[in-house]
Amino acid sequence: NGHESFVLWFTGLSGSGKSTIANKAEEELFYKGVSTYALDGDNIRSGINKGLGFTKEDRLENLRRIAEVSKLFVDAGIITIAAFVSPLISDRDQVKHIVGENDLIEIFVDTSLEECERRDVKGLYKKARAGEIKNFTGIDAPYEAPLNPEIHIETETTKVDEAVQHIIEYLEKTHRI
Ligand code: GGZ
Repeated sequence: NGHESFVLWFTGLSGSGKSTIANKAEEELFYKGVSTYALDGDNIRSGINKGLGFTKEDRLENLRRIAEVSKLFVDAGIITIAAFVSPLISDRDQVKHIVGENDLIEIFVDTSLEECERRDVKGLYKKARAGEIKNFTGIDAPYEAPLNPEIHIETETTKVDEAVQHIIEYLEKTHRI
């Protein structure tokens, strides 16, 4: 459609709602006739990144490869949607460096640890608290919130559909789509 492609990069805690918002945003873009591809833990950690865990080093390598794959999709003209915890500012800086700062829109899905732990959809926080999962983000591994995200979604005061509308309007307003 004549527009440059780019990556929508969602960062936030496990259970923050990244995938839910990312999936809905992808659906909206589909209805607008935009070609997209979504990368997430399900298609990445079980395939290209099988064998990588959650140490600081493994996360950095996980995110490096995801950034390289995202870049290939962007080169192919596809709007790429990536939803990963990506906990460290330095991790996300590496991603921006690989993809190219201008081709990446950072979206902070801001849900407090308390709320993520209260929801505990997959029961992972409970396991992390019990010491059954090590290096769990927010429990015994850090999460560094973006200082200046391009889009900031506070999920405790924003409905999913409103968040998605906000993203779509931002993309239209900035002539990305
Ligand atoms: C964080 C973990 C961990 C640990 C397993 N820390 O809610 P989920 O289940 O579906 O999302 C989390 C996902 C995080 O993988 P990412 O590739 O996004 O992480 S990173 O960007 O930091 O590389 C969670 C699950 O994997 N999970 N163990 N220790 N999340």
